[in-house]
Formats: sequence, C-alpha cells, structure tokens
Amino acid sequence: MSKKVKSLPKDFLWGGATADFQYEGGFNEGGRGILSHDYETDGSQAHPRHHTMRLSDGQLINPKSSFILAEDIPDDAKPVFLDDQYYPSHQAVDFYHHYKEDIKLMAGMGFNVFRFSVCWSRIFPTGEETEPNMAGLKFYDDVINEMAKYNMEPLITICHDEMPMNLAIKYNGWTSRYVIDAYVKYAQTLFDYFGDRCRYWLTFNEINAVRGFGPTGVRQATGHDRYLAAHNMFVASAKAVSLGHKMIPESQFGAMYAMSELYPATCKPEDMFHHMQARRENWYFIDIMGRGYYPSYAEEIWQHHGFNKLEIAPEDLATLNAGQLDYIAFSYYRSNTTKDGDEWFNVGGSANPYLDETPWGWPVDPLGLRYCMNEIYDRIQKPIFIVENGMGAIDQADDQDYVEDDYRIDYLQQHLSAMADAINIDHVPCLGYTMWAPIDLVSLSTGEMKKRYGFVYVDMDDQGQGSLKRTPKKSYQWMKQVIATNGATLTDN
Ligand code: BGP
Repeated sequence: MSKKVKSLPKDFLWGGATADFQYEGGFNEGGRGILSHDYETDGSQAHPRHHTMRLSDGQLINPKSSFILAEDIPDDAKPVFLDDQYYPSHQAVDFYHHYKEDIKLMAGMGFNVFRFSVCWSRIFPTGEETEPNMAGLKFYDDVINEMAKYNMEPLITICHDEMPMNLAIKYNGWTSRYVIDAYVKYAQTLFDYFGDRCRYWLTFNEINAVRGFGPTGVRQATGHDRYLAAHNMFVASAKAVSLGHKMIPESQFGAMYAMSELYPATCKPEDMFHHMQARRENWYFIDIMGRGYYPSYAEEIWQHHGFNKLEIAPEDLATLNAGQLDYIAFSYYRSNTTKDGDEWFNVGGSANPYLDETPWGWPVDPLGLRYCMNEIYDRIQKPIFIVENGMGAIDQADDQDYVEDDYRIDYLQQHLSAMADAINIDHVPCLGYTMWAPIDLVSLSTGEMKKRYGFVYVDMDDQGQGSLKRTPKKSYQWMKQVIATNGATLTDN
C-alpha cells in the first residue's frame, strides 16, 4: 500500500498530559491543604479504590471511589487516614521533587507543550482563604519557568477531578453555589500569576463524567444532585472563561470531555435510537459549554435520571452564553458499544467483536479517534484538542530498567495516524495532541502503578516502593522521531 504523507500543521502542539494527584505528590509540603483524593486508597480491577471515613460513632466506612456516582455518604462521615492503608496521592511519583528532571526528559522528546493540573488545595488549602498560599504558587511558577527554558508552553487544567476536602465536607461539594465562588477566586489567582505565560487553559477535566465523592465532593447518589453539581460547574467554567478572556487577551479556553467513541451494538432501530440517547449523555456537556445554552433534549435526560426539572436562574443562562469555550478538548482511549436496555451513561457496554483489548479490557480503536474528532467538529464547529490518549499496559523492565514497549508504539502509531487523517483528509482543525502520560504515574481508576502509560519508566511499585528513578523506554525515541518530523514518520494503519 502506498504511504501517504502524515505531516501536520507547523504550529501543531506536541506534548504530554498529567494530573496533580496522580503525578505530583508532596501532599504535606509547601503548605498544601488536604485534597479530596488524599483519602483515596490504592486498588485494582478486582478491588475498587475507596475512601477511608469514620462516622461520629467511631465506625469506619469505605465508600467506593465510584466512577460515575457517589454512594450515599452519611452527613456525619469524616475522612480519616489509617496507618495500614496506602494512599497513592501522597507521594504519587513525586514530580514535586523531580520536576526539573521530568521537564528535561519531556523536552528531550521535543515537546512544545505540557499539560498539567494545578492542585487546588496547594493554592487555597481549604478553598476558603482570602489570600493564596504563596509557596504553592511558587511551585507552579518554578515549573512554568523551567518549561520556558525549553520553549515548552503550559496547558493548565484548573480543576482535574478534585477539590479541597474542606469544600467537599462542608458544602457537599459542587451542589453548593459557594463552590462556584471559591473556584472563580482560585481561577482568577491562576490568571493573575500565570496569565503572562499561559495561553491555553482547561476549566475542568472530563466534566461529563461528574464522578463520585472525590472529584465532585457530592455525598448523595441522586441524579438530581449529579446534574445540579454539573450545572454549578458549567456556571463556574463560564465565569472563569469570561474573566480569563478579560484578564489575558490571548487566552484560549477549553474544557475536557471523556469522549471515547460510542457505537450501537447492532443496526436494529431500537439499538440505534438507544445509542442516540446514550450519546447525548456526553453531548449534553459539550453542547451547553460549547454552544452556551441548554439543549432541547435536556429535560428528557433529567427525567431519565429521576427528576422533572432543574431550576436554572435566568442570570445563569446569560453567564453560560457569555462564557462559551473557544475549543473542545477531549480524552480518547477506547470505544464502547451500547444496545437497547443498557444504561444511558455507559462506560464499557457490550463487547465489540471487531476490536482487540488492552490488559485492562479497554478496546483498542484508532479509527474511533478519527470518527470522534469529526463528530465533535461537525457539531460544535470549534477547534479541537486531543489532550489525553495512550495505552495502559504492564511493562517488563530489564535490569537496567529499560522497557521495549513495542505494543505502546503500535498503539500510538495507529492513533496518531488516524488523527493525522482527520486533520489532513477530513480537515478537522486540531490544535495539538498531549499523550497520557509521558512519565509513568498512578492510575486514576485503579490506583495502581503497574498500569503504565509513559514514554519514561519510573521505578516504583503499586505500594509506592522503589527508587523513583526515571528511564526512557523504547517508545521515547520513537516519539522523538515523530515529533521531529512533525508526523512525517507515521505510516498508514
Ligand atoms: C482519564 C483521566 C486521567 C487518567 C486517564 C487514564 O479518565 O482524566 O486522570 O488517569 O483517564 O485512566 P486510568 O488512569 O484509570 O487508566
């Protein structure tokens, strides 16, 4: 088969993406406050992660770190650290003390952008202070200045599935409008301190997942609370976008969506119709934030989740309209299938007989990425940014900690090639690609270390033991070539 040129736009942003509580560590350093993820244990596919909490009568409870909805958590439950428990966010892989080394490694691959999230409780330890924690600001200042030495620009996620624990406990997280104000104060502080060096911002990570207690601080599992929390996040995002545009004239704002593709399991009309409804669970979030208004199908979604109406103040609608996103960012790891009778909010779904799976059962579907890019652009007509894509795999390191990760090269080759086709053939405007995650870090869903994504191996096990030494894998050199040629070394799938 003839090889098509895959070259990409000359200002294309190439880089990697991380999240503070999976990467940074330093949880009790520099005046950082307790974050909602700090009480989250390690886990595995068989043993879901959970939070450690104690009721007022002393009883311990372990609410699951549910992917979609919080379990009901009693009002008197308070988080507690247990001596016999490992909490991965505390050390993570210690970017806090390795940032110079890690940034140098990323620069060595030719990255011109690095997506990281600021830890909210490092800047406002309880979320309620009137003045920011200067030591926290200094850490990110140092990180950004270090990146500037290599001409690498930041893509800052303001809130990556987290909040200061105090806001979760005291206000029931995002169900409270107080949290909107706390978020806007926090965002304003970031614009103030880093706006002179940061063009690209993400207001929230995977906002459409509106996950359980850790990320949203919401104690109840009702559908109404979930959509109320989402509404308050939309308002907070829109306020931050309007403010950011005023404070930083060159700024570009996106929010990030978990947009793995969704297919109907069959062409049976009922499956097709069900697929349309299930896909709207994602579109709801993109439509509201990307177009600035609630879509006509919103009521149907609310009713499906057990309530008739969300009361929305007219001034909120004006805020949403004024604070529309400039670009649509998304994560893409896999595709899912769905059929009539499945949950609408669908992660996983029925098996797809046409696709192979990763060791964690995630179907590998590069063409789904091209499909997804087209689907979003057709609908919203704003540039897109792929801010997470990668393969979680079990790496076997040799005695020099070197990993021959041909499977990762294969995965990335296929996905980047599909991305290039969406850009070159379908003419989807795409600002850049940040691979998850350039340096091995802790898995969000399972809390494991052995689910590795990186171009760089980190010597650490599932319990946080190891030297933390960084060693480039085979994929490091491969990616370096892809970036150096701006995609020209990619081949057809
Ligand atoms: C996304 C999150 C990331 C990240 C990634 C991989 O949902 O935004 O934080 O972790 O998925 O998932 P996991 O770590 O569970 O393999």
